[in-house]
Amino acid sequence: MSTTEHDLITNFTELTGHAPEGIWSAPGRVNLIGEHTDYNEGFVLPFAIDRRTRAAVGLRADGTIRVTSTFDDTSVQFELAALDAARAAGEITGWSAYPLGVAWALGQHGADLSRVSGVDILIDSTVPVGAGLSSSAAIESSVALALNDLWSLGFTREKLAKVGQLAENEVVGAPTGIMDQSASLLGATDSAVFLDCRSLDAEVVPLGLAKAELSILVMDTRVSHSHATGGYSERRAACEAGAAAMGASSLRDVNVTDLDRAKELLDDVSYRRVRHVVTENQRVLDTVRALNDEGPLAIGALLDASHVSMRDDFEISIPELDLAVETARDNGAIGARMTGGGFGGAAIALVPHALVTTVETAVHAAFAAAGFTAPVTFTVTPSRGAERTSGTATKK
Ligand code: GAF
Repeated sequence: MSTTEHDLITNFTELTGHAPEGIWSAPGRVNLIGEHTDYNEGFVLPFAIDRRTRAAVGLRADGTIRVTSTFDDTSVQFELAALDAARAAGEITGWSAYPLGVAWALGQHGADLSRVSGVDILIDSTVPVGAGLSSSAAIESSVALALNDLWSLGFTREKLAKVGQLAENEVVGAPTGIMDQSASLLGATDSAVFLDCRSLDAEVVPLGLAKAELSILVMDTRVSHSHATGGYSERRAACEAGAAAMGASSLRDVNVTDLDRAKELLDDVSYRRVRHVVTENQRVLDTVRALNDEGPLAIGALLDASHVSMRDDFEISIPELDLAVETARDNGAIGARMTGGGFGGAAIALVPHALVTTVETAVHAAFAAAGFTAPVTFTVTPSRGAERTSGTATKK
């Protein structure tokens, strides 16, 4: 459930007896293209969306961190100085692992958790959970920005993205890459973030959707997924094994021109995993070039090819995602693909404004006819990254 900023401040004040120092807000993300390339040191092109997590944060007189959310009645608290031991003992679980993990990870990056002030954190979110829109990165980025400000750490946004990733890898237990936190922290209005996941160089790429009268439609299959279990880590391991077999430190160093050699060296499944990553990196580069030279109407075929690659080579799609993509294409979308880690979650379609309702209606009808759970469809707008929305100005 989402609340207004005023309600969030009121809730926080009722909970703690004092007003928060401020509210920090961070978006979820849609990945336009570049899937499972981030942990292979490749290229990604996500954008921040207009669904956000807000964290109301206040300082405490002691050294305790207490986290509460509007979607869960319970509060969880630890001594900041004891977070490392709690993590090692596996005591940090559930959704609180995201904000508590961020505090722990700030400590790993140099914050002295035995000296900083304790904090109360109340979290509210409009990013759907389990839909592949990175509700997790939205929590991590809002809390990271808040603690960076309140503890006067002076960390850059790039460093805060690494903090969020470390929290997710080591406290939540999901072996994810750097893409989602980067999108949430570096996103800009009407733009995508072109990130080189090896150098971490980021460039804001204007999308020009409004001028081209295009919308991005999210089709949430409502098949929930988790990156802490199963398929995601298997795919990551397959990529690492494929790179090693090719004599490369990562698949970033394998090019499209190396694929014939890959076919000779690898078994069929490993070859297809490698081919997805190698061709997806190229598709990201081609998409950036097409956006810059021709605009968003030119990227449809790249989105479609990306979906086919994830469906057939990387095998991370599911029938619901395939149906959403095919139905959107059949009803006027310029291009469509699943987005995020896969095995559930959402697909996106690039749709002329005038056809959004037609595509939505067709997708709902197709899901009903197939006997699938009704999807949730909505458009998203590429939006600004994390920011302080209440309290004094954000320190840079
Ligand atoms: C998830 C992960 F969190 C990202 O790091 C990325 O690997 C993505 O899946 C797949 O592209 O969102």
